[in-house]
Amino acid sequence: MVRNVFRLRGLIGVLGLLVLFPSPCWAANQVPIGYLDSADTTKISGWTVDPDNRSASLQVEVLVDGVVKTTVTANQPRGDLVAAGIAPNPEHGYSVSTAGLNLATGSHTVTAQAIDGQTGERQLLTGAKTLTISSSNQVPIGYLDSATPQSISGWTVDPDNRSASLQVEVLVDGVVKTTVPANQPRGDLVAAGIAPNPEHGYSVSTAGLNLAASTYTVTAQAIDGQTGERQLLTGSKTLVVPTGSLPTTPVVTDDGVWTASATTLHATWTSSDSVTGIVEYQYQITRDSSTGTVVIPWVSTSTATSVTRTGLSLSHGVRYYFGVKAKNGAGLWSAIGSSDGIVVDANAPVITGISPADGAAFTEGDLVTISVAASDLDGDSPEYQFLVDGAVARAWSSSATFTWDTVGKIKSHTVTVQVRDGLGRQAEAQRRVFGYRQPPPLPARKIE
Ligand SMILES: [Ca+2]
Ligand SMILES: [Ca+2]
Ligand SMILES: [Ca+2]
Ligand SMILES: [Ca+2]
Repeated sequence: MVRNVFRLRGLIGVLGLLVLFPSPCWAANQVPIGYLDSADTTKISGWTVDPDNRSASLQVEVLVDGVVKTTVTANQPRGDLVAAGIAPNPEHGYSVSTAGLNLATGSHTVTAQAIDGQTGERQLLTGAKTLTISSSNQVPIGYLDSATPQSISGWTVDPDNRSASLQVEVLVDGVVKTTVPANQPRGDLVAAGIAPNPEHGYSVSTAGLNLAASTYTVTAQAIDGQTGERQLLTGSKTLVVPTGSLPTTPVVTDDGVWTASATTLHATWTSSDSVTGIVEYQYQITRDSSTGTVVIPWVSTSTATSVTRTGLSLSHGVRYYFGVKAKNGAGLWSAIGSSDGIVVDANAPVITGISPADGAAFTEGDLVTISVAASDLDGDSPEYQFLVDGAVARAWSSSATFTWDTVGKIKSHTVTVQVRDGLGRQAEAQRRVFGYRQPPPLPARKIE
């Protein structure tokens, strides 16, 4: 009896609370409807609609193995929903790039849940999917899009890591001509769901390949991001470099063998195009060789045929080269012409002493030792050469002394000493010396 009284009081209490605080769920919210249509290694997609507001685009969470991986707006066109009378407008589709989820290899369960437009509650959409990420390496995909006398271009992506920029080798008639990174923007790949980021395009200047006028087959191969193997990209191209239609290869002249400046380089050049004329030149500066490390990348000079490039940081003893290419009125670039190089050498060697002294005399037939002392502020190793009366008597060597055999040398002679520092700078000095005949032997004395 006592127990029944307590039960009755409890029931009255609950009913009283329901009267005082009617639950908002009595407003009869309807949860979103929709589907996870498909999930493969490229994309995950489906649709959702909230029956309380069938024109609104809901938020959708995509889950992999029960964990929310990303949230997207279901606002992509799905005309079929309008046709089926499910929604008045088509903006209810959703799509997620699988690559962007960076899933581990193996099998995964993919689900999607819509966020209710009124209450924010999550509603699982119909259709869980199983998605398998292959554990074996996948080779790069991509294309050689075009090959013209100006440029060769395309794109590549490694399905194992779709955000990475791969290296691409461009081949002409089957021979690798250059290797470039495929890191130029290709927004179309993102739009197509092929990669999460656009840095997958490659482009090579045909001018840089120095192709003679002829017909070539161009191909490209990507280097796999995991294994390094080469994968031929789709689309072999025929490249025609027309005869006589390119500007002549520029003839480039620098300021000689050496320069004392560590900040400025100068060059001039000539090129011509008898058909359409030259509309632009570009130059670059490299060090050590015409194909060495690029110090200044390509710069346009418009139609100027010389450049004085200031503000450089040049190194003593290093040789620098100008490369120049010309563009004609048809937009075609010439091959690259190069200067023969110029070395930075701040100081010429200085001769500090010569023996014998100017005006010295010797006796004809003596062995006369000629020696020279020199220095170079740059610390360059000097070499020496000796001339007598303008003719080389001892060619360049690292020895600073020369032994002159004076047999037959009488009267006045000019001895020239030359010193060079190995980088092209040179100094010389001269001495006049005099040879006297051996006195005749004294006549034998008559003994009387
Ligand atoms: Ca709702
Ligand atoms: Ca791969
Ligand atoms: Ca030169
Ligand atoms: Ca020097």
